[in-house]
Amino acid sequence: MKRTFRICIAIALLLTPPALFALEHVNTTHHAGHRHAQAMAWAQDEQENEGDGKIVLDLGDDGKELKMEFVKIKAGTFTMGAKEIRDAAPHEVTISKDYWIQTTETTQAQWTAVMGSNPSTRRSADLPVTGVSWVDCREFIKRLNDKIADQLDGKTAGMPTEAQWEYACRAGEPGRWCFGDDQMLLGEHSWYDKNSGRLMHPVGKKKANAWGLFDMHGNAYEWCEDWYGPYPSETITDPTGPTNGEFRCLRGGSSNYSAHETRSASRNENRPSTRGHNFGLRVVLCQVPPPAGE
Ligand SMILES: [Ca+2]
Repeated sequence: MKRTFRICIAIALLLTPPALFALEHVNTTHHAGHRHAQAMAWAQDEQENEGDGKIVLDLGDDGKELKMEFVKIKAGTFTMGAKEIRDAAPHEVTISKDYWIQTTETTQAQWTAVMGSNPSTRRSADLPVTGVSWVDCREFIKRLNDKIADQLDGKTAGMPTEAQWEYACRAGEPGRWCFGDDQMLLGEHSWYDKNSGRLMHPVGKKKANAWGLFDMHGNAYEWCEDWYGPYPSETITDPTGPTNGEFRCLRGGSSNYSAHETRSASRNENRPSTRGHNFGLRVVLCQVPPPAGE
């Protein structure tokens, strides 16, 4: 059967008029040209996004480059919170101004370049910095602003508000995680208790969310600017949390926390002076000063 089929193909090829080959060649060329045009358009889009969307700061000293990358997050409205999460009643939040958020957790190399020391227990340049309190992060932010003043172009570095953090984490996705509700996919995006060995992992190794952000779910817990408190139920613009409190917010869960804690809406809190072994941060850049909040 197979042999007969091969013979038929051979005869068909022998009898095929050259014109048909020519037509085939034109079609192939056309398709290749189309693919090339698509690739060019994609490259141009990427370039435009690169120019418009990204900021790359250099924290290096003595001629050594140490990049810190940010993507632009455009203003918009989303539903913040989730009904199953403690103190996180869903409510509509408008982010009225564009901002930029670090694509990864702040690394030990970046922290050390600014602070001159590394508080993390397990040390490696590309691991997220951990073992830092909210107060430590405030000091880091202050020194970071000084160190890179000539690169900021009118922007100010800060910790994200919870609203800025969650808006960026969701990247337009209303479900439990940035990829939707299927927990089976969590391991592709996140280091959490089931796949991390309960250790921190180098930043940026899992899949990014739709806006190009890594490790929003899991790996290092991320300090946010706000005092902790239940959300308001009404619609709100640019929320900055309660005006005072006892605890500051942490978001995104961690490599030694459960899947539930890594959800986009999940919240945690701790005293501003607590240096949790899994507590880190991620930096935002805003065109206006971040909230004072202390
Ligand atoms: Ca994280």
